[in-house]
Amino acid sequence: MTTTDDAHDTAHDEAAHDRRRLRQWLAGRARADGVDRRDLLKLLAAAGIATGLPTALSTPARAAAPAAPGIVKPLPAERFTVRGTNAETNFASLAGTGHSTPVSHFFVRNHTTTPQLDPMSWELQVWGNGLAGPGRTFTLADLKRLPAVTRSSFIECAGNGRAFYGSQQGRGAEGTAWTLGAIGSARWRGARLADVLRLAGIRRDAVDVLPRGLDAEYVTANGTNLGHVRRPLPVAKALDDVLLAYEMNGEPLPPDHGAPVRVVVPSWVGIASTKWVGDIEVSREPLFSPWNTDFYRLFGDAYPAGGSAPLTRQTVKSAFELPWNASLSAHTHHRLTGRSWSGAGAVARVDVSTDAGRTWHPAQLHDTPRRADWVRWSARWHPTATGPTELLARATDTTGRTQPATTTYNTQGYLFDAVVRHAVTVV
Ligand SMILES: Nc1nc2c(c(=O)[nH]1)N[C@H]1C(S)=C(S)[C@@H](COP(=O)(O)O)O[C@H]1N2
Ligand SMILES: [Mo]
Repeated sequence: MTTTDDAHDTAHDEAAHDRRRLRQWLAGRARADGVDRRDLLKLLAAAGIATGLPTALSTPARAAAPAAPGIVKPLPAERFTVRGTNAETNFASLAGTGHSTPVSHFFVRNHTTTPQLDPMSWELQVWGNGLAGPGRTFTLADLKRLPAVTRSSFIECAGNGRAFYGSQQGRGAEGTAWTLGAIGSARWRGARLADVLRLAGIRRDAVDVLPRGLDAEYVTANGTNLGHVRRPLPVAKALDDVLLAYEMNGEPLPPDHGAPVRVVVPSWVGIASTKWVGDIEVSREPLFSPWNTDFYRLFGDAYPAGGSAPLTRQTVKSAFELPWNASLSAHTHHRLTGRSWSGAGAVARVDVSTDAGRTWHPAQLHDTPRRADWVRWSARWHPTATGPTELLARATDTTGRTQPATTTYNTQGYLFDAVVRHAVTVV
């Protein structure tokens, strides 16, 4: 099965899927552990579905304060900016590192702390009423016996660029204040999720799969225990191009990135790519978790009360491999470098402005543009006037999507795609 290249059709299918699954919930045929009933009622109202008698749902348990930050790999200050339990890649440190982000530079987004799991005793349980039989358990050796697929793909947090809602558009959003470094691209190697689901006996009427992480349960700042990180994935995507990856850039997956096995969902928001996956529920009823209801939808004035449909594909972005407020000498030839990416299609072109957006020139692309991946690019600049100015880069993908001047606000600051005005000073 392949997905359509037309992102609009796909978005339409996904919205229809969401409405269908909300109706199933209303009929008492969905499970929503850890999701507040009020939130589902808001979603139903937003989808224009009349509410009948609500189904009983579990109330989130109260638990202890969040765990302390716990990232295993070194986080030198020239490569990373630590933000709570997370580490953002400093884009300037990617200059000259090649197409794939080395593990030593790859951003980490942890809800809690990196668990250290034993690959020898690790098992993946595939279970649920969307399977014809009792389900199946896979060891790492079992996965490695399946045909291996290698693909280069980025993983990008839905909140990447969030800081610019405040700094560039004057309206800050709640959440980790990432600049543009909550993305990395790696060569992932692993088994196809589709192969695993078929071996486990997936039924034709299964609608959702729910991979769950083995990291600690996530407790919000106000003390609500949301349980293990888990986000439902429609079966259509699960059977398309999703990997169960056990290697990253030719090495065993490192602890911070999900060892021994993580889900890799190309083109989609990073939350879909479950790290430290321990089990996958396959369901004939739609599934909900806090990560496809309260989080990872767009909320705000421009959106329905229950938020948008759950986020799927990433948007279009570009970043310069330069520090913020970099100093560049006047009357010198500079080679500006950067990267652009899109979740909808391959990057078709990148335009750069070195005069704060008055004139634009095409950048030279240094990678073959591919879906779900980024391209490196460069542009020449010979500044003459000294003083502060802004560098802009704007990517356009093969579906015709391009970066706008501003992004419509959403309260949680997801999917910032506007052209970033990168401040520099010519000296
Ligand atoms: N089990 C688990 N999976 C997870 C997360 C997590 O905290 N726990 N974070 C998610 C989010 S929000 C993102 S953006 C990506 C980040 O992947 P990385 O840390 O390898 O860069 O992992 C996703 N998968
Ligand atoms: Mo994320």
